[in-house]
Amino acid sequence: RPVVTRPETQAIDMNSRSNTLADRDIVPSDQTFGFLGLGMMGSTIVKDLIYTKHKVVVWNRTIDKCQPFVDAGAEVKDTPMDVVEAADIIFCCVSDPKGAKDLVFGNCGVLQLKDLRNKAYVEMSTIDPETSMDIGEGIRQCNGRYLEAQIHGSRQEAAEGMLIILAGGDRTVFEECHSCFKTIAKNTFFLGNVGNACKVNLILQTILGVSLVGLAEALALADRFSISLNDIIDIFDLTSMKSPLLLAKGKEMAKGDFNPQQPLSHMQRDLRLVLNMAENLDQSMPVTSITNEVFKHTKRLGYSEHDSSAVFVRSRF
Ligand code: NA7
Repeated sequence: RPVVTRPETQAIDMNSRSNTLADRDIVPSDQTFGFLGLGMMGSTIVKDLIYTKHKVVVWNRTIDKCQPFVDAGAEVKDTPMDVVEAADIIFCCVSDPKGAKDLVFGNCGVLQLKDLRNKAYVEMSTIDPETSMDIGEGIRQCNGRYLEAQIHGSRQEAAEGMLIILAGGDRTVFEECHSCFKTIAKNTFFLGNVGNACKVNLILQTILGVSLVGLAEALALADRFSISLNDIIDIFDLTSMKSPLLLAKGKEMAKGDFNPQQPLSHMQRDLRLVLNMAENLDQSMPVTSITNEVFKHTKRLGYSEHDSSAVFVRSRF
């Protein structure tokens, strides 16, 4: 069993920004945007929103992470409820469905405000359709508007402003978020009712998870034959199977460099959500089930915080 060290947490570089931003000609909305959750994704998004001159009010559970944003001009609040009070449109971007629900229904959460007239809530955390519907219902019962805006892409793609936004729910909110989405994403899709965007996002994650496990197993077999992984990747690059993502992940596997672009724990969370979703429909997903087991085992080996490509380590056993 290998000795596993935590991947280094990279501090957010407030001065870096994507080259694409300058070309996008962004006219910032005059609304005030709240932002709950300054993890790697949230930080990257907020940094660019501040750069494109959006008015931003932030909150994060670990308060220290707010300081660079205060220095850059954002206002910081003590609770999610305070952010809602101070903003017109509030984005949430936390780890999982439980965290997303806590921020809405919990102590000092969004719904403590009771009257959300003239407020809109935008859920960016990766969640399942049922959680999104519960959150949307809670917001609407308090007269607020709700949009699920699932972000598809890695941390690197976020840093490059190249995310894809998959949205569902209130179309007016989608339109009012235009300048924010234009800042952070290369494409946005409005997919109709609440729940649809979550489904599409999780379906895309299924393709990703299954592909990564296939890649890891194939490279592990090459390794057993002492075939150079770099040779395999070079040949793969010439085939019609190649994709930018699989090439990048293959190179990471060959180097053993698992710097978290898409953390393994997030990948496994997504597969778990997919399987729950399929379970409710009696939809058989044998390959996804096994893929989930592979990621779960890799987590147990200590690679939760590494990139999803660390699934290669488990395949080599
Ligand atoms: P990170 O970097 O792991 O950050 C997770 C964030 O979620 C971070 O701000 C956490 O606060 C916050 N968090 C997690 N659980 C909670 C609860 N229960 N309450 C409040 N805040 C919480 O993830 P990423 O930024 O890469 O990804 C975020 C989402 O974007 C995720 O759903 C991806 O799929 C898409 P902390 O700083 O630990 O106090």
